[in-house]
Amino acid sequence: MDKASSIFVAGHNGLVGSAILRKLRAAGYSNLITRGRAELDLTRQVATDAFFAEHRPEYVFLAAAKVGGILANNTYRADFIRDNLYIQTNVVDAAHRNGVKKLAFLGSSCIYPKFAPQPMHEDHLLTGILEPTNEPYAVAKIAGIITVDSYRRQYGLNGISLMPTNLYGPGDDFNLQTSHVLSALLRKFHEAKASGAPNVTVWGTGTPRREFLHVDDLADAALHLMLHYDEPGIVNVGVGDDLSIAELAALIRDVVGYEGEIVYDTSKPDGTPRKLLDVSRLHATGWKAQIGLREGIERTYRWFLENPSD
Ligand code: GFB
Repeated sequence: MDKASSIFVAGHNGLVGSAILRKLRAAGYSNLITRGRAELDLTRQVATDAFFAEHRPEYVFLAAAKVGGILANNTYRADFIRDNLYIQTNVVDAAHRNGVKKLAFLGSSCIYPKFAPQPMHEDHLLTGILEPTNEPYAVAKIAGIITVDSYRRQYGLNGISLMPTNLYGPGDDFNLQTSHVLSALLRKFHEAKASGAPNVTVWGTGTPRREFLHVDDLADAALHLMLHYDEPGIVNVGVGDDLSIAELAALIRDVVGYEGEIVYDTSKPDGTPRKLLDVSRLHATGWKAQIGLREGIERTYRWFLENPSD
């Protein structure tokens, strides 16, 4: 891939796609192709194929997906499996039939079994039952991995599959019904501070452990792997370190400067008890995350303050 290569960033309005676009621009790639959902609906096979036939991108970052936090995943189960299966199947097939040189598929650490040994190594894929709250999404992403590998084996498509841990950063979803935990808590603590509320409600027990990667680090890793990684199977993209939701809540409370209490709503699900990635395969490629969690949260909080959503 060189600076003049044509590169399609699928999903460029989302958290991941927008970060990849920023990264590519900053690195001097000038021939970037994007389409909003209103212009190109990637769940439609005919439209997707026509787009690829017309524009013939050389490289594809497949960051288009239906995503959300634990509640959205558990509520819109049919939408999560359907949209993700459609999007990834259409894009991978169109990439193959229209001569794409390399495609990077973005998945998620929720593809691993609910009780996978920690940290979770790439070899733990398909070794146990999945976490029920996100099973439809996880099954779709696992199908995406197998799709990419199958096109590689049968047709020689140069596709790689990256499995990021929980992501956060500028461009995140701050809607409390659909967001992931980090952006939700930033918003909750911010609003509680502004209104003088005596406490903030955190879902679940506070004991699940999660690993968080700033999306600018993920974008940096995605470019690095596009340039330097060519293996079948999957590669984890994380920091190799985690903390409990209670510890995360305390950290966000501190960053926001809120002085009230934290209460736990245990009627809400905890989800997977722990999701820590083994990042030895990633580190062996010569890449390591750079943005520390506190610094990343501070940067995200500043972005949230400058970009009020609703
Ligand atoms: O980030 P999150 O929604 O997704 O929740 P998962 C992580 C943990 O934070 C869960 C707790 O134990 C939640 O119960 N939590 C506490 C909260 N307060 C809140 C809150 O206000 N909002 C949210 N959203 N959570 C998702 C999967 O799982 O992770 C997806 O559903 C995807 O498939 C994504 O893989 C990365 O980490 O549990």
